[in-house]
Amino acid sequence: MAGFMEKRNNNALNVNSYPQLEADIAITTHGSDWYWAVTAVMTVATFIFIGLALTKPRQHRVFHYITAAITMVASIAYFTMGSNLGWTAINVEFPRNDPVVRGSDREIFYVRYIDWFITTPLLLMDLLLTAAMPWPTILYIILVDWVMIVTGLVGALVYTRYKWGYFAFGCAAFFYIAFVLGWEARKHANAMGRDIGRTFLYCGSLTTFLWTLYPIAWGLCEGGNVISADSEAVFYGVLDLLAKPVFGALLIWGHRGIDPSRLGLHIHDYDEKDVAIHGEKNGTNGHANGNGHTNGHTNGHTNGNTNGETV
Ligand code: RET
Repeated sequence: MAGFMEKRNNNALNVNSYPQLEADIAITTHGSDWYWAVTAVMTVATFIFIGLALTKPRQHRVFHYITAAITMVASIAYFTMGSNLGWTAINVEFPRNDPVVRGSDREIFYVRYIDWFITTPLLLMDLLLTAAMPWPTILYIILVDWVMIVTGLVGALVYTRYKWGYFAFGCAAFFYIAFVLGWEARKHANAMGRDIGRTFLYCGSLTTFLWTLYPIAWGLCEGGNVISADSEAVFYGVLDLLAKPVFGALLIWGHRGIDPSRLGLHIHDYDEKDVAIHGEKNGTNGHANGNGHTNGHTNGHTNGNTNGETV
């Protein structure tokens, strides 16, 4: 039995080890197992969000797709970390005596930041499109978000006290994002209607609260080397589970009664203005051109059009 169990054990740490790259402060099999568990949740969430999207007409899928992309990217990042990949060894600024953080090098998972670089702008799009913010504001917030993530990555890779300079830039960027979410976007969402205001309030508050905890985790892990690599896995993992699948479910649920056209999102379906598709269809029907024209003038919010005409 024991032999059988051993064969089934998680062997990622042995398979993906590099003699040239060793970190004294690194995840154990427990950390790897936890990363695998998060991978599984992110994968299941992705399929659920895509499945839910398919139950809606195309004009109503935008938030499902954005949210599914977020958990899809996260599942690959967690697959990487569970496999003991996507990290590099960095000298710690603060050597410690506590056995779980003792040593000169710590594993820094740079893949986390690649994930965040892709997913945090998508999370912000989910929120700011809900608040119907003007697109230049959305663009600018995303650029500031990138400043936050990239300074966090560079700070994590720097081994002198200069890392805190990068951390300070990242925090400044975060304060600006929190201000826009908590003030401008909240007011804007409220002006769009009660249900929109409420959905934004729930999802925006959850985000602002959770995002505040990320720099704290960074300070305890990449920055201060206070908690072990396994505890780091749990800390960031719990935050990511709440910030992605739980946030996503709440957002999609909040949007169940909100037509995207109310948010200024005028989305066309295939059967509306696409001349190529109409041309083909009408061609086979001989004189059925009138039909194509009437569809061409609707706004894409008429659900009746969506069935049976897809290609
Ligand atoms: C860093 C360090 C620099 C200062 C700040 C940070 C904030 C990171 C945040 C990350 C959010 C990630 C999410 C991921 C998954 O969905 C980069 C740690 C402020 C807020 C939400």
